[in-house]
Amino acid sequence: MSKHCLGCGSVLQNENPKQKGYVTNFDMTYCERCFRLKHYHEFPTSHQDATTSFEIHGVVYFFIDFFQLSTASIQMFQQISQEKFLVLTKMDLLPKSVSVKKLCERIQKIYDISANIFSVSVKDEKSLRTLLHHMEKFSVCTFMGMANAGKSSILKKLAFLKDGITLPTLVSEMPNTTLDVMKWKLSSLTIYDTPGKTFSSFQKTVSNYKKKIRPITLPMKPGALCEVENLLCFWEEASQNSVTFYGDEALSPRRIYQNFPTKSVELFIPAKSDLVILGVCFFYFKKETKLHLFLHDSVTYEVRPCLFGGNYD
Ligand SMILES: Nc1nc2c(ncn2[C@@H]2O[C@H](COP(=O)(O)OP(=O)(O)O)[C@@H](O)[C@H]2O)c(=O)[nH]1
Ligand SMILES: [Mg+2]
Repeated sequence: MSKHCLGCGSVLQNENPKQKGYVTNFDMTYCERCFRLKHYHEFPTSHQDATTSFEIHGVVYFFIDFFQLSTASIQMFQQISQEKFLVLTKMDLLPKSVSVKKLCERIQKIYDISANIFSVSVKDEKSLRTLLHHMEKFSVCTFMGMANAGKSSILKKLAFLKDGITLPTLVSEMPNTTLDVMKWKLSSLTIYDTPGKTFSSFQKTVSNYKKKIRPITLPMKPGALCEVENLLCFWEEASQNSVTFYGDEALSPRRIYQNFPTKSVELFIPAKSDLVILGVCFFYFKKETKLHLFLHDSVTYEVRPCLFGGNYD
């Protein structure tokens, strides 16, 4: 029977160092990539593809953090035919002014979701106990969702809360730490942890949110571009509205004065809407705005009713 890496779930092999699961010796419990990640916090230089199709066991808990919320990620959730629940993660990062209850109601409305939504944070034991209590009604479940949403971190916490054990599975800020399905047996509960899906824009900027999100409001000026390096820039047709940025501090947008890029798309943003850069950040527009948007390669966006600007009115 093949042996799997305890960090990422790949089948161990000793033939190709560039392929996932490589070990020099089959006594190893972690493949070379996971061993380096675990002990030296060393990120692999070459990308390894995660398994994308796998069997679903029992009910599904689908994990998304609020920067990954988009029509695209919700569609992935909606397409699951098994009984399913949505889990919103990293709630500790929400700005203080945002009410979690209202946010969940808002998400249900914007994305037309009828399934139960759980909101959790690895830092909030109460939220994890609520989730665990719900899971205990089923004997088997599969954790699915977006890469980096915190599936493996939450699984580790749940195993500790339930059985007092520390699972060896790895978590990291790198997307696709988990490369294959991993089966974990806790008392009276079997959980399948799976590799997550990613947006291409997310892979360009692996940001590791540790602190609460602090909204940054940027007044626009005539002739100025609002730029997030490596991702996008935009400018307003009338240049009088301000925009509010929600995202990692490291990505903070800048106002710059330079020639407008020629290859831009024209966008009409209705009042109280978000311009979402999938998987990375979003901009809140209070007033309706005509915008010119320039995106770097493989960055994708969508416009939606605002998630938490505007006090939900
Ligand atoms: N702030 C915060 N970070 C989290 C939380 N859960 C996970 N993370 C971080 O998110 C990153 C991805 O976690 P991981 O469990 O590997 O995600 P997975 O790809 O869904 O399995 C890691 O850097 C974790 O430390 C959370 O509740 N709050
Ligand atoms: Mg994982």
